[in-house]
Amino acid sequence: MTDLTIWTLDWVPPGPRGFVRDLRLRWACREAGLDYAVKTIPFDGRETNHLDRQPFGQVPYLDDGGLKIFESGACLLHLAGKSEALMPRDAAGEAETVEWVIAALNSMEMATVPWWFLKISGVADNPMTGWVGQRLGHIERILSERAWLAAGRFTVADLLMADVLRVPDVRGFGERPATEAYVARVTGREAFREAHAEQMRQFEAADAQRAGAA
Ligand SMILES: N[C@@H](CCC(=O)N[C@@H](CS)C(=O)NCC(=O)O)C(=O)O
Repeated sequence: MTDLTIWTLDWVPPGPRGFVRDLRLRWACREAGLDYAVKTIPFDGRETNHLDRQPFGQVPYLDDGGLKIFESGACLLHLAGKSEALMPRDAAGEAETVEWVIAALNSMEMATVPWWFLKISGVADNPMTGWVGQRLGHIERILSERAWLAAGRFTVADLLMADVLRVPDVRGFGERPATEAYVARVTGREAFREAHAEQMRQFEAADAQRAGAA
């Protein structure tokens, strides 16, 4: 029995499997040794069937006993409050971790997601490429100088930055060896591999259920 419940979709098509952001929460719980349950909402009707829990109709969101949280970054910071494995307890280490969590979301992902969306939409000469390239260049410089983003050790900030950067298209142009090594190192962690496999198994099992229901 656990108080932590991670909410996600009951099924997604093959494309996003392994990238649905509930994985960030599963991964963090595993890094921290926190037990969790996973519950799902139907993929069909997802735009409106959980607006009471996630005002933009997205996943993931988290229950912790009576506490309800949405936004993967907010959920990760909540989990980090439960375990030093995710965030150091000294003021400087905590501040560095939080700043890099926000940077992963608000300086990196806020550029990479629209860039990626324009790319898969088939827009010729993606107008965001220069901007994203600049951001990736800065991360490459930083990662060539240090192994971890914050506090000289793995933190939830690395979990999040690596999750943003591991989208293959995002690193599909330019040579950034330090970033490649970083993504390989962080996603090589056992907790990531287990969380990833767990998400893949869930959606594969849902394939069988949907086939049976058809
Ligand atoms: N900022 C949100 C983004 C969540 C998000 O994009 N979730 C995707 C799945 S990974 C989703 O629900 N997409 C459906 C949609 O945006 O309508 C977070 O980090 O929690």
